[in-house]
Amino acid sequence: MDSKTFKVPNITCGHCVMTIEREVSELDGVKSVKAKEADKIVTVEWDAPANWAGIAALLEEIDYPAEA
Ligand SMILES: [Cu+2]
Repeated sequence: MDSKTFKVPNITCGHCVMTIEREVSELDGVKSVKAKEADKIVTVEWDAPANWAGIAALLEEIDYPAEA
């Protein structure tokens, strides 16, 4: 299992949190997604076939890019 914790500056409310958790958890292989509104931090855990490149691409696509 891989995991990553990163900042998503575009998080502004609970709706953003729900959107990110719903969209990212639909990726094949993603085990858990936890987003926190207060500090704009997201933690994702995944196994193959998911990978960080795919997760980062999805976040950009839904307009919540991870801060590099
Ligand atoms: Cu929002």
